[in-house]
Amino acid sequence: MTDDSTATLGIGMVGYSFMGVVHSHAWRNVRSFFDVPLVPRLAALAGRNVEAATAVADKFGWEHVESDWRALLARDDVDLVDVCTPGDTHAEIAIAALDAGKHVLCEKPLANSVSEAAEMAAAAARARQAGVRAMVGFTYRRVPAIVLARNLVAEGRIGEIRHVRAQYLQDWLVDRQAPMSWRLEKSRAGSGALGDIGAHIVDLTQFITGEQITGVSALMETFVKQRPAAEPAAEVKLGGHVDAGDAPLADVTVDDAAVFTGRFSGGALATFEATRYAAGRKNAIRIEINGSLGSLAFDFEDMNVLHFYDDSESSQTAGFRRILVTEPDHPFLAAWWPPGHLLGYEHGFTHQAVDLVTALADGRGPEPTFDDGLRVQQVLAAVEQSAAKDSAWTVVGG
Ligand code: SOE
Repeated sequence: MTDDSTATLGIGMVGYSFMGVVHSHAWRNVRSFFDVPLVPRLAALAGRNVEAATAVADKFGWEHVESDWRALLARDDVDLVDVCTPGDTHAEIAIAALDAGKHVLCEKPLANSVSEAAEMAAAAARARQAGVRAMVGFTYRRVPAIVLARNLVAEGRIGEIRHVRAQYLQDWLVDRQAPMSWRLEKSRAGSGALGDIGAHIVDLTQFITGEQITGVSALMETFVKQRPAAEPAAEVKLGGHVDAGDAPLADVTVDDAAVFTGRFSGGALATFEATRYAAGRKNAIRIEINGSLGSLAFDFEDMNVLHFYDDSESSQTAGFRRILVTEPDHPFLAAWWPPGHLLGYEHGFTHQAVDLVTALADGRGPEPTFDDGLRVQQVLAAVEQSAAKDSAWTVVGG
């Protein structure tokens, strides 16, 4: 058990919206469930809207509020800076924090461009020399069923990988009167569905397979090109509805959906789809991997389950097995509830905090690294380049 003499890790978080709230929850609760070797202390929260930042700080127990992230970086009680802001600020904040000797956890996607991501990876490499660490928050890597899938692949249980099928489906923009937000502005978010949710399936499929995506061919579309200009009151709630005529229209400058095919380094063929227009699919991350010895299938909307098909079983009884990933010997589960008492979205963030804090205490580099974030960014850029070129596009009957 962690006692009061355990060393602390002062957390300084920048941002207080959806990601800020879920990270706050993780930092606050991690110690209650895991024997972490460093106790996270919620030292300070920075946000330009001090009133809104203070409301979140009060709810979660942040000790101080700063209106400027630079002031947060200057604080002696901050050892790690957690960047939960829109993508256009990631590079500046993360690089300044690393240069100031603070560890960094940065939300995904790492940056809005490959060049920014490369600068961040270079800053992380410099910082590493001084024992300062950086990690990018591809949190779904910490869903127990995803870790189990990776372990099964690594153990060779599905053999050589032939197909990777990955979708990230949401529906919060189906309503054309859902308002604009920073996630729909290229200057702030970098890209739309591609970077926000496509980045997750790029990272997850590379994580599970242990392979890299080597090339892509893509299509992207913006279905609704203008939306009511109102910013939703609380970003925690994606989407919303503004009555027609109540607000001026603003241009949507990102993709609403991206589909692409790809190849993995081991030779597998892959298909990817990221959209915010899949009516009825709220947060469906669907991944299916077919190998020479079997298959794995996962859907985040049933996130405590992994489906496993073992082709070596007798054809009389073979079939997809539904594994309920809630046993104490499943990844992270020993710390939680009895078998069958399910985990949710927020647990991945708690697991991320455990792994990060443990790696820092052990003097190891936490993963995913900024180099991993850069590689994802390169895939996203290749998707955008391919979609813009249209060179592989062949008109039917043309
Ligand atoms: C919005 O699409 C979003 O909040 C993403 O930004 C997150 O990364 C994902 O976890 C849930 O959906």
